[in-house]
Amino acid sequence: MKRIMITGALGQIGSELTLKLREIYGSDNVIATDIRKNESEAAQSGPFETVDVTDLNAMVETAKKHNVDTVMHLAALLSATAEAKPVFAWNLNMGGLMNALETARELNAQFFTPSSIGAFGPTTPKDNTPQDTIMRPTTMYGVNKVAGELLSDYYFHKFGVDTRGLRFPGLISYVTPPGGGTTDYAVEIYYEAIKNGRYTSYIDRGTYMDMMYMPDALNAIINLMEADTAKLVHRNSFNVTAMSFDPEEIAVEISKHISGFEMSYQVDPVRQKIADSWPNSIDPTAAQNEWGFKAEYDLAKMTKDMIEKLRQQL
Ligand code: VAH
Repeated sequence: MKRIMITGALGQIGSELTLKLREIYGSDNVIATDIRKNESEAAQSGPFETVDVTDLNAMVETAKKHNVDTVMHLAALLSATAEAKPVFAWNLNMGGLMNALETARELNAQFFTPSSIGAFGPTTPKDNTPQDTIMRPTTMYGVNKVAGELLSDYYFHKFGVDTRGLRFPGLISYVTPPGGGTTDYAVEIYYEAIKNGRYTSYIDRGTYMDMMYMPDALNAIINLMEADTAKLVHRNSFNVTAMSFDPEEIAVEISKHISGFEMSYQVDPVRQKIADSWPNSIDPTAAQNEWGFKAEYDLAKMTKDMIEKLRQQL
């Protein structure tokens, strides 16, 4: 039976991944950790430990205490926050990752950490971006993600740690809103549409980015981690995506459910610059071929579900 430690368990991915893994592997086998506890279901529904990922000893001791065989490292700053505090972002994102990899090495544990479409840069082919291509990101977040992919591959080749990763697109969810990302407009728009019937986008019309609904992201993590290691040609990290849209297209889809919805624009130059450096769409063929990646939600299906769930919640 898997015994999984998750860092950043109370963040956008972690708060839902923790619950999903507890359903599958049993609550007591999923140890949620984060820098501080809160009242969320992820923190309350099973083992929780307060862990600062920049403290190697704390991470190793917690992993040993719970006898984990899998480390899922999610604690990190997202793109916009990292761009505002680049030195802090390097220390947290890279220091935390190194500590998580060292913990996995010491416990001979399987390892997962997310990369991102943010690992690509302005010289990367923008449409149907290949799995193996030029990666010269111009953001601190992107530098962290490319370095993180290389470091995770190094731990596989040098120490035999079973490291695996996914280059996630923008993730959309109704449980825990993301903090400090560039793609967050695609989450905020749903909340604002329901609460106020309008949204002012900080990303300009015509800016296409890959996106994915959280249920598909969670299934991708679980399916990758369960995949037969002999079939993996790549490891860190696989392109995965479900859809690519611009703010106009998501606004049109929302208008089908909320009549009179009004979209306006007040572009944030910092986040627009980040978004412009990323691909318009990436190619998930390697993930499909090597471990059967498949997304269930497109923009229409996601929008219907998001609005239904948020109407109940708000
Ligand atoms: C961000 N949501 O915007 C994250 C993600 C692809 C974007 O990495 O920073």
